[in-house]
Amino acid sequence: MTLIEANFDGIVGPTHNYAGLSFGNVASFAHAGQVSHPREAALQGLAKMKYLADLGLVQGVLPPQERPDVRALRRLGFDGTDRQVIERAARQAPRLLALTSSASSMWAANAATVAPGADTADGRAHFTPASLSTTFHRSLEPAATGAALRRLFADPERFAHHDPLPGGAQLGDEGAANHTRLEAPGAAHGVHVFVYGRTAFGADARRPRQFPARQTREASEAVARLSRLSPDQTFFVQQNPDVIDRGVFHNDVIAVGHRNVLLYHESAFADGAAIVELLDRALEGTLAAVEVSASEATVEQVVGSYLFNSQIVTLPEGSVALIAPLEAREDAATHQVVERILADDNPIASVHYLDVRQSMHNGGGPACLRLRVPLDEDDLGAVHAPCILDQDLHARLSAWVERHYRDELRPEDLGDPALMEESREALDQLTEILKLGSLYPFQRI
Ligand code: SUG
Repeated sequence: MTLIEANFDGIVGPTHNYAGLSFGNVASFAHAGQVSHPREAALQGLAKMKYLADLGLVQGVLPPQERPDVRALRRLGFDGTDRQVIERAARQAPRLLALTSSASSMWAANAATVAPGADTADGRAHFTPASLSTTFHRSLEPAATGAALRRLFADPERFAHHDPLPGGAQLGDEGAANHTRLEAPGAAHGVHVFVYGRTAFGADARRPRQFPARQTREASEAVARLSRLSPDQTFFVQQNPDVIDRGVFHNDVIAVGHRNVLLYHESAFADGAAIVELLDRALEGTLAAVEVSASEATVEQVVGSYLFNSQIVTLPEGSVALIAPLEAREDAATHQVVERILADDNPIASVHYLDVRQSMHNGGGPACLRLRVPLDEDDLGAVHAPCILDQDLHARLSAWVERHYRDELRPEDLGDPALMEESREALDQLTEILKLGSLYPFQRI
């Protein structure tokens, strides 16, 4: 039985800004300090969701997190009223204010790892929120992510929720950005590929030298265990450490899989050819491996164009489409690669280029913005329905963004306590639109 691959995209939050917070993420550093456009960013995200819903795919939304994170600032020693906390942090430690103001939960591919009930020992879909412990700003996300996922996927008979992995960077887990579920046509179970950047407690023959490897093998193994996946369906694959040093901070910057299709750059994995062979065997010889060579497009080119951060989707009539960022059309080499892929004999039959530039400038392409949740019909019936996007919800969310979001944010605007108040007002309204009840800490005071 083939599952429905629903996409849940993170709504871009009202504090979307460019603070240069992610060492090793080329776009984040390149746009540090620039003026951001939160309203445009959120509308771009919603337009992408509507585009996929209009294609006939199941599209959901995930609420943004409360930012600035005043509670985190209090834990860092800033006190007084909430307004004073913001003002004091802005004066004494603007970097900490930027870290606690990031709208980074929009990148839902880092929200969690999901394993569908078809593949797990207890027949339930398992959710493990990513610990995101490598970067401070993202380490603030897992608790709220877990709470939102529990709200959306509430039925305990169908959905199992785990806590994020404990510990620091040694058990660093970045969620679905480093996990791919493949499936042979007609197969009853999927195959799970976990890609890690380094081993925490063992010795890797090779490791990145410049940039952090955020995902450890030990973390991937723990997530697979928690998800109750059987070892014979589960593969742990080392990412090529050299590409991490060239800006590939997650596997989804250099490879993307969907059902039996695996689109990847020849430099993606430490041991590329062997991995592809192994996965083909696991898929009983049905793997459609679409390799892009370095002579067609260099690692730098694909990091710039984000070709591999495309979504691969199966349309209702059965054909396979690539949902790519505009940048993949603008870069001549990447565009040629896409044309070549479409012309070649492989399942990918069409391409749709979408504009998510505001997110791209922080290193987040189409695939970063979504968490895939494979569901059967009954699971889908159990999902919190007000978070499933249709024309009406798209219109309501767009009007909500128009009403509450600022057109521009400059780095110094993060110190404006009115931004905190506006954001809370926006999120309060959002929980009504999405019928989520009191989801946010400020709503529970
Ligand atoms: O974790 N950028 C995010 C981008 C995440 C993209 N996700 C996937 N590849 N799945 C990150 O590096 C930058 C924020 C800033 O610099 O303001 C940031 O957090």
